[in-house]
Amino acid sequence: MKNILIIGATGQIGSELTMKLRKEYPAGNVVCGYIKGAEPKGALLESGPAEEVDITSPQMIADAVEKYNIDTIYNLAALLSAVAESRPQLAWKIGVGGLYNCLEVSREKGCALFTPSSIGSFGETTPHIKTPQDTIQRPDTIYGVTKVTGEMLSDYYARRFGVDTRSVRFPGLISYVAPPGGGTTDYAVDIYYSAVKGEKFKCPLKPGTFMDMMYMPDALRAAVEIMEADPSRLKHRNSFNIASMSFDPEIISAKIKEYVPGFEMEYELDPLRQAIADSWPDSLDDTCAREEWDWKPQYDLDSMTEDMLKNLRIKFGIAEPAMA
Ligand code: AKB
Repeated sequence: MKNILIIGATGQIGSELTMKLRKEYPAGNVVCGYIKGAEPKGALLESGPAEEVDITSPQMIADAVEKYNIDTIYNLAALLSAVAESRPQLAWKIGVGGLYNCLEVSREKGCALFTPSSIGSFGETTPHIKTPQDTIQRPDTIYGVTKVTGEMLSDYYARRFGVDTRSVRFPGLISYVAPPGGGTTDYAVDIYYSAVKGEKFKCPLKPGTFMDMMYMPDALRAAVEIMEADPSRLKHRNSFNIASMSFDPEIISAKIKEYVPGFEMEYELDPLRQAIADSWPDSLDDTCAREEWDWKPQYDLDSMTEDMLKNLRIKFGIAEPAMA
């Protein structure tokens, strides 16, 4: 039976992953690990155990693992790409120092460990179209540097100490539940919020900026499925390319207009986010994930847009606009 600790469980991915895991495993076996100032609330707090676990403290991680007899850790603590550029030292402390703490506890206590990587692990010199699984990884951001370091360190611990480390490279994640904070791909979430609220959207990236994106239910399924995959089939571990859709601001805006005819977008470029996005791939090749653990996305831009708009309207109590 799995006993799971999620570190960073009150963040964008963690808050939804914790609830999903509590549906798939006995809820009492899934521990919501949070930091001071980001305590769980509502269903996240009420549906299972919660414990303060600061990833920069190896003792706190070890104590939680001991207390709940943990065998699997999901390490979701990170600063996203744009915010990491303003706090590079903290990004390293959390992204690499925090991962090192998780790896050491996993080595000592025999835990399996999931740590997401990102499309941000690639850089300017990476082939940008259908980026292969194994290719150049020379990222231009501190976020990317922490992700590549994390991939290599996790593979090292698997090889050297037999720690069961696994990972996927997440694209931009889109969800109506918890907002992201400080990422380069955040615009693809914000645009839906503007559309349902009837506001003109100011897009920080220019037309033609293609990036891989994914709807949160697919991303959560990927995180669970890679940890349940048959290890004898895995030729890779840290980290697998996964993909479901790639679009630029013009394409997502046109798609939203099909559902919200009055929707308007204008461009107000953010030079930092634009530079980061330009250094990232336009689209990833996820053949290895498909072959080694049967990865397959369920959502495309159409089905995601329909579901996002429907759920955001419910969230904000907004009626659907009348079609012309
Ligand atoms: C970001 O934009 O920083 C993240 C990511 C793609 O890893 N959403």
